[in-house]
Amino acid sequence: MHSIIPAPARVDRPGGNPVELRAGDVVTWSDSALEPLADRFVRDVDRVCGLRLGAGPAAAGVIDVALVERVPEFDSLPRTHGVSPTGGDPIDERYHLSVRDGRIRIAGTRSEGVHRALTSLIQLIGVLPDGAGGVQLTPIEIHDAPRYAWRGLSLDVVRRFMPAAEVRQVVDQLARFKMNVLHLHLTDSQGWRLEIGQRPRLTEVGGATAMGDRPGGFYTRQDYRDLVEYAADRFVTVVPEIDLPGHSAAALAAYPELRPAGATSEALDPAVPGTMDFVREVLTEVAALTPGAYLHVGGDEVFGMDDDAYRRFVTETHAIVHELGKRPVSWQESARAGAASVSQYWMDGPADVSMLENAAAHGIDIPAEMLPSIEHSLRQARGDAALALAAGATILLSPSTLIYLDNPYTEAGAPEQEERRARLGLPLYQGTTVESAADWEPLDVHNDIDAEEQIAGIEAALWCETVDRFEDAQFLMQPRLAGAAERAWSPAGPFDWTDYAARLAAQAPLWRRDGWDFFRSGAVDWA
Ligand code: TNX
Repeated sequence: MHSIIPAPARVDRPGGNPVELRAGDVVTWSDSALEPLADRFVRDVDRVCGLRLGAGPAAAGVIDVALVERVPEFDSLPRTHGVSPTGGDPIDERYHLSVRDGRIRIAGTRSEGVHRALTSLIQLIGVLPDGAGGVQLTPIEIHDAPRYAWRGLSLDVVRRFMPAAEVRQVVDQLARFKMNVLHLHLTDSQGWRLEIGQRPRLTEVGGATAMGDRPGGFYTRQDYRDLVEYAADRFVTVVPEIDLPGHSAAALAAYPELRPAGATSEALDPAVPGTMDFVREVLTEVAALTPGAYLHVGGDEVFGMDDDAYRRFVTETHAIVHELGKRPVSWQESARAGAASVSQYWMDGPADVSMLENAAAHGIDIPAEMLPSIEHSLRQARGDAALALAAGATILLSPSTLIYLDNPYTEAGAPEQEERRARLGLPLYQGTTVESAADWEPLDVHNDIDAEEQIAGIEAALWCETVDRFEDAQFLMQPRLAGAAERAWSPAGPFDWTDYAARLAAQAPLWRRDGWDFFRSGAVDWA
């Protein structure tokens, strides 16, 4: 038993005496490129358990971190599939962590691997009782590699604006669970969250609103650059989403000249003069602000738009992204336009009118004139994966029945949290449990997705219609974000709930010290 989530690919128990860490012990590094990693590790250890370590270049500290050419045991680790959010093939995140014979040694071929190893060590240390006076670690030997190269969270910062300080806490959680993508859903009908120099009204108007009477807010270009940098320091790549052509009421309110005549829809229309110039201007700025390889251009839920107009819009928008030197990601519906690149699959629920009946039963009012086009879209959903693959895309898995974190929790939790459990999450979903978020097999999600080569990676999503405060978002995210991370990183194989629940329980002290308000599921015996 150990306390690491996601479970490493290979764990051995060498036996021998525990390794002691005391205040003043030093983390030493082989290469100055590792200095910032060692420094941050020292700060993190202090934060999670009060133990004050030092860091420096001298050899033979108690904790030694090194970049190496090769680790022979890596050859027998499963290979990493999917696409790297920084562009191209997966980068080498493999690491070796050895806790034995009085020392801790860490090796990777790149900083990424060393960083993942230090993250595992934080989880081993963080579960121990208060460490100010020193901690004792049981000997362990880990060789690890991720299953997928893209392990992310899509975060809705529109329905409820999330100030940068909160987003940084989300990045910390992603890094803790070895996730490497923060997909920021920056625009939607209820608001626009990123300052665009050429189009100031987007945030003058759209930055002032959110869902209902919640306060608005937006990121200045400098806020955004700072966030991207904060994330990059933790090996998390920001993938910005400008949701087009649907979900665009905020953009249309800011620039009413783009509104299609007489339309009730909230979608941009490529036939309206100036629309594609608007798209180009916005995406040009977003591309310039974003060092990552990918831009997300939405494409979801464009109800009431003619199929040909949708196809034209998506094709032109993807072409713009390529011209800007980036790669497009878009929601699964854009496969209907033959769009390649990365297709984000989410509609794995009942793709029929039962979902709409469910909405009505929960008092969610869908205008009668919208029903035919919603049904039209739902009926096509099962075929989207095959279309995407035929166009040469890879699939980013975000199945809503499994890892949409705005599902209500269906198992009972701590009594004092039951009011929140009832209030949070969209009632039109069937709900998930802590177990169901972790116990699923990516290759079993959809009939047409049956080979690892077809999968780009895994992304959980948090939509914030029911989120009023940051604590609500924390509650919906954890512990299910940890489950998505386990699926994205750990090797395929049978799922052992007892083992997983014990590792999950061990996270509680770390969450408490983080000030992170997690759901205390009754199915877990929390530490
Ligand atoms: C569908 S998922 C949406 C979002 C909602 C979400 C609620 C997707 C691509 N679009 O606009 O917030 O359902 O879970």
